Parts: sequence; structure tokens; C-alpha cells
Amino acid sequence: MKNLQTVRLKPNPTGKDLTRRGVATAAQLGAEWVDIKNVGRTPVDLTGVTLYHIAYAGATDSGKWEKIMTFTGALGLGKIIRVHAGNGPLNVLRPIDHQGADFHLFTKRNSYVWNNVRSDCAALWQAGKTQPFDKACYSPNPPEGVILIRSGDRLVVPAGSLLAGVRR
Ligand SMILES: [Ca+2]
Repeated sequence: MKNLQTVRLKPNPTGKDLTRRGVATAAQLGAEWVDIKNVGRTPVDLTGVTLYHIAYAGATDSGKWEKIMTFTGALGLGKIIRVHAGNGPLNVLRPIDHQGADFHLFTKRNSYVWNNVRSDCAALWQAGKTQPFDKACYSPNPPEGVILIRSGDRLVVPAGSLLAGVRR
């Protein structure tokens, strides 16, 4: 077991209208992200740790785990890695997508990762194991622009954030 957890996730960034034309900008893709934190008291060795989510093949299948990326190196205590969709670079992202993380990584794929109309789960897997050591899921249709926060084994809409979303 590693002291590494998914603590925040923004699955449904604002600005979907622009992407309906078919091309998401680097800033739009990078606004979809997940934060992974060292919640323990010692540095965590990231060797062999892989982030997965659930991909669906159609409207009715039950989905299967799909690899997003594998990490290397070590993560200091209290430090947060943010994994953004897309290729970056970091300097095109909006401030809210920079803030609150120590390291920024990109999936290097030109597509969004996290499901909107279906439920999804962030899972952290150690290579060679049959079960993830951390798993956190959210309900379908997360509100646009909202950063879900960890609560038990769920990622949930924080109290008060819907109003804040309307003001934006
Ligand atoms: Ca999404």
C-alpha cells in the first residue's frame, strides 16, 4: 500500500461549446485534470505506479480500466502531481489550472480523458498487482467547471461550488 491518493479531479472543464466544432485547444484540454497527492509522512517511490480510468465502448457496456500514464521518480511528502489532458504547454493554461499543484504532467494525447455522461473512477495501480491501491469514483454528469474533491472513496461536488460555478 502506498500513501498516494487521488484528491481532486476536474472532469468537465468549461467551454464545451467551443469543442463541439471538433477541436479542443491546449488550454481547454489542460483544464481537465486530476490531482494525486502524497498523503503520507515519507517520500513515495512512484516506480511502476500507473493511473487508470474507466473507458466505455458503448452506451450499455460496463466499462473497463484504461491506462492513462505511468509515473517515475519520487514524490515528497505533501506534494501533488497534476495530470492534465493534452500536450500543454503549462503556460497556456488558465491560473486555476496551474494553482494548487507542485508538478504538472500531460497525457500527451489530443483528447479528453474523464467521462462526463458516464461515471468514472481514478485508480492508482502498482505494477504486478491485481487490485489498485487507491480508487475514487464520481457520479455521471459532473457539473461543468467544478473541481470534485475526495470524500471517502468518492470524488464529490464540494458544498457551495455550484453557486460559484454560476457566477463564473
Ligand atoms: Ca471530461
